[in-house]
Amino acid sequence: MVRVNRATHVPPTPAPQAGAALTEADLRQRAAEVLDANWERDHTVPSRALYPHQWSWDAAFIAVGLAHHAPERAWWDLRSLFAAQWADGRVPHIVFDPNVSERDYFPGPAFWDAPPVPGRLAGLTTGIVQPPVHAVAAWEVYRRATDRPAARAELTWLYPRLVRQQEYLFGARDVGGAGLASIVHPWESGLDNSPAWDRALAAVPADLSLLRRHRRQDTNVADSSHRPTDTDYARYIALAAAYRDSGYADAGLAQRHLFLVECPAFNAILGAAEHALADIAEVVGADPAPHRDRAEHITKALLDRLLDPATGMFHARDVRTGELTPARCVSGLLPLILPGLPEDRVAALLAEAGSGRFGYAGPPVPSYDRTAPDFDRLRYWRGPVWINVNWLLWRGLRTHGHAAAAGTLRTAMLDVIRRGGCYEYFDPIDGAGIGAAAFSWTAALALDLLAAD
Ligand code: 2M8
Repeated sequence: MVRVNRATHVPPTPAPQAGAALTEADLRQRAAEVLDANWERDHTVPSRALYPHQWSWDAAFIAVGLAHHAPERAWWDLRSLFAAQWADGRVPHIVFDPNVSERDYFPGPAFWDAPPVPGRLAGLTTGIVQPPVHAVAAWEVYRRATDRPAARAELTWLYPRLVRQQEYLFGARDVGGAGLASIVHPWESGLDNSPAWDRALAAVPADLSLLRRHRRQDTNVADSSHRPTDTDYARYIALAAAYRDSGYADAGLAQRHLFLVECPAFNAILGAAEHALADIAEVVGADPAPHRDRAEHITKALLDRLLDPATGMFHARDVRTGELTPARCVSGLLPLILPGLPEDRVAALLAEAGSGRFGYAGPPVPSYDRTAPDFDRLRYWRGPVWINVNWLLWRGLRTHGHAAAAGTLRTAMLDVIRRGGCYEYFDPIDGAGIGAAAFSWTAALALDLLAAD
């Protein structure tokens, strides 16, 4: 069992003062301390105060950083998440810690009332998913491993589970029938209150009385002007309850569920996972070819279904109405991570990423078009800069050989973290840190960026 020895734990490196920036060495130390402090028995929490359980895509980003600091914990994080995988292949978006009180996070296990996962305590997960970044993360951890046989054993355990995760998403979740996965809740995107969902979400009644029956916990811990509005939250609760009350069944979603969206970021990650699985297959003695084929199909489906030639970027599709959202969001740039994207498409995304709408030479790429009338520099995924999506973009730029742009984006990310600390997200105008102050994926990805050439 890996434990953080709290008795001998060094006092944390102070967050930088206004105007001063941490040196790279201090940031490396600070980031490692954040990951140590957020380690809990067999997983890392995103943040002690706001998110006291294990989150799915957080675990993947965290593993990428732990590979540089405590590789055994990187595997542990992935293993404990996949130990909670459902029989149908879905990997839950939260694995609840039974030692945390129901009062400390809403919606907790009692609300989700999920069926028991074999071999685990009943009801300790949610029933929705998050973007499948885990194969990419597992490959990164393996690539960096010094103990190759041990890392190969970890990959061998993970591989069939990663495959089942993919099969669930492009099987049961292909509600649109065109080879892309649909999300059934904004939380599944990880980009919770992105303007990309506004139109589709308008079809969900906002029953504010739900907020009297269920008390939000996030606004007790975080500034409510930074968090999703009560109207959005009421819709989130209604959607989660509807899916729960159907027994988390996916058959018939098209006929009954009020929110079904094909997200470009989610599906680009689904495609990138197939590329990573092809690499993993070669190590564990499986056939890489079906993974490469599937990656190609997903790339083609993204181009056919979610590309708007008028904007040059990708947009979320409301599967119920067939409409593409007009909102330009960072999720629409993320198909850049797909190696099979044609060069003219890459060039268009690069132009958009560098335009006044996004831009990455000052603070990194914001979550939403800076010029949009409803751009909000503070409210969660409606403007602020998030390091995880910028890290994915950085990888995309490198994949397509845009080394100079990738270098500029890396510097921009490290600058805001060195000046602000390992915050959850950052102000897209002045780069100030916002949200949780000791946030795991920012710390983890800072370690990865620092290690890059
Ligand atoms: C945020 O989402 C959770 C719900 O899943 C919340 O707001 O309570 C998002 O930023 C999501 O992407 C992230 O995985 C999670 C934990 O960091 O927090």
